[in-house]
Amino acid sequence: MTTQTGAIVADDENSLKAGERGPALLEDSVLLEKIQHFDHERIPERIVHARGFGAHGYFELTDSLKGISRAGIFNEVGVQTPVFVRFSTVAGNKGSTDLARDVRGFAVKFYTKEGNWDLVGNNIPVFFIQDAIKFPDLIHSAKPEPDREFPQAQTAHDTFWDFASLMPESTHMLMWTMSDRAIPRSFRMMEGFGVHTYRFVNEKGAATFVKFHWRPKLGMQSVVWDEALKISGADPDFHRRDLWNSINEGSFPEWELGLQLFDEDFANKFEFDVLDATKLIPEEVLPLRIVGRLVLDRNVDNFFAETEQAAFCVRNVVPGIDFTNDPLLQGRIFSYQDTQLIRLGGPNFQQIPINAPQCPVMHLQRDGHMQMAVPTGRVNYSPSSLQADSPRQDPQRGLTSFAEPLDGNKLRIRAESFADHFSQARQFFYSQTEPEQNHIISAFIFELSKVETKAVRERMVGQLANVDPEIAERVAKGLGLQGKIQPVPTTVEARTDLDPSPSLSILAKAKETLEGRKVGCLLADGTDANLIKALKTGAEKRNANFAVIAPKVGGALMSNGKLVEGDFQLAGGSSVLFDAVFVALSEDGVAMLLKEAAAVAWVHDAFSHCKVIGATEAARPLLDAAGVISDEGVLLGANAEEFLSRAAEGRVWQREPKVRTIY
Ligand code: HDE
Repeated sequence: MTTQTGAIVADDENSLKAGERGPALLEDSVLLEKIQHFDHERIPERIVHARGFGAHGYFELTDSLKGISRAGIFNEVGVQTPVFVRFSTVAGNKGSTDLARDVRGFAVKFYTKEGNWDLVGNNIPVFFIQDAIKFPDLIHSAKPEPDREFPQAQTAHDTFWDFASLMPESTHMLMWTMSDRAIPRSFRMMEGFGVHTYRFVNEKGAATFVKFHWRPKLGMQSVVWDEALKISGADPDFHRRDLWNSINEGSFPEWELGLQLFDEDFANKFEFDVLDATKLIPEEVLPLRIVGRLVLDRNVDNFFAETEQAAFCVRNVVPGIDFTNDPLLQGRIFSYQDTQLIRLGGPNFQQIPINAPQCPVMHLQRDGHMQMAVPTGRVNYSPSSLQADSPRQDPQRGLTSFAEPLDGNKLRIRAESFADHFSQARQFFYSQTEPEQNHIISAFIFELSKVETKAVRERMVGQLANVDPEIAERVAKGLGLQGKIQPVPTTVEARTDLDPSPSLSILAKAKETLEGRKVGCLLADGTDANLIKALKTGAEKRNANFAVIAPKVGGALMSNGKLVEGDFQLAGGSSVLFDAVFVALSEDGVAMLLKEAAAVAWVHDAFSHCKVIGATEAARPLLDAAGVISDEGVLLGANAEEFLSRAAEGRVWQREPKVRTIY
């Protein structure tokens, strides 16, 4: 062990004192350095997306875009480009829970041979606002209220809904954030989107519009709201632990990159504007072209050095990728670099290893805080003639913007083409399956029930009436709102002729698989050893994770006298942590666990969260005590195969109306 300046440390346990029991001495350089560094360990957290988790991996091109984009990363099929990806929630502090109802960030840094390209996206394809000038207001309203500094990591409070109800343009996004997309089961089971329309530019300078989509190989999956609330207590690190573990176990999360490519003529056919980030182009209208895959195969070595210091900047593009005039995107091009300046302490943060490009970097920018490079020579200006190897511009290979013809008056104005705020909100709702629609209604009811100001509640319901009267009525009913709903006056009414887009639903395209999921098995002394063996082998054959929950973490003695160790002790292994559960108890085991509230709650939660429950016949009294009503997802006396096959089909949504009121 040495000091920062390399002197060997002789004693790291005791400070230097004047006498055995005397005061510490100011000359103790070892103590001073250690405490001082510790005092400065933290940097400001991100103003939004503070809580996040990242991993390394690669992007591999599977379909060349030659002729569409001149970016090298999109030209050479089979080539792998290193990436760093950071997932995040938006509103909460760095130490908040993973399971907040929130948008998830999906930021990808591609270390291409032509420089870094940062595709800083979300898991939802649209956004709350149309113009960057409203972003500080949106975030202020969602963050803890400024006088009281609560609530943390949630939009369920007055200021958010006050703002939202006065911003009709946020309505489409609200449908998404109240949907199950905002409570994903895992980062590995989320879609990702670039949100804005970007441009590809080819060798000839011709442009094509592009929208970016990430498709998870494991399929999408979400949890239910009550489950999310409980996971926040049982394991606030649920998502980061899940990603960390799966990468460590060698099951590498994977996404396909899909593109929606189109030209000006195609864009002009829509009634909405493709520059409006509150709108999307349904895949049924413009299918995705799959061009590559993203694989995350390496956890970070150090969270702070890599994930915390990662600086994603929307303005980091490479030749062949260009911006559009989306007014939200335009503001973002400024914001990211700007916020990094204070967060990372100066203009040289691109030199931090996680941010440094993996290609040659040559420029004439010099000095500044924390300059790590040592530029040589006399020339730090251009044009210059004194140094032959001084960096020179390259009009052929360099960044060139699409030569978009522009002419117009300087105006502070919102284009007419941005005026329809409700049609796609309605289309989104009616593209969902019935259980998903029910969840959206419940989410609005939950959130608005936390709003203390009645007028705000009513105004939001009035805004929903613009989307569809039935949606507003259902929410009003759940809130117990008295009187007639007053729609908020609007200039453009929701279109009712848009075709539903099943690709917007999670359940309509859910995969029937247990891959990457977790099966939890409750056992105790006397459990049938063969059953446990069959469940474990069956789950693992399906690439699922199998976990044992026992009264004691040391384990339980099976019917054959052998010990099976617990992965969790009952109180620490709540059923909310698993996708499907098996209650593998003998008569003795049941007698013991009937006295444990945690065991009753374990089964009750699994049932009310619509999970598939397998159980031994002997376990019946515990199921009864937990209020389990028999249905197709309750497999009493089932063998391992029967249980696992049904579990792979997903949750038992038909059960939902039996466990809570659907408004
Ligand atoms: Fe961001 N956003 N954002 N955002 N955003 C930041 O940059 C901002 C928006 C997104 O893992 C900040 O480094 C403005 C849309 C992600 O490090 C900040 C506007 C989308 C991350 C910022 C938006 C995003 C951020 C805070 C409206 C989806 C986390 C810390 C004009 C396409 C990146 C930072 C990471 C982070 C500004 C809207 C995604 C303040 C001004 C739309 C995933 O610069």
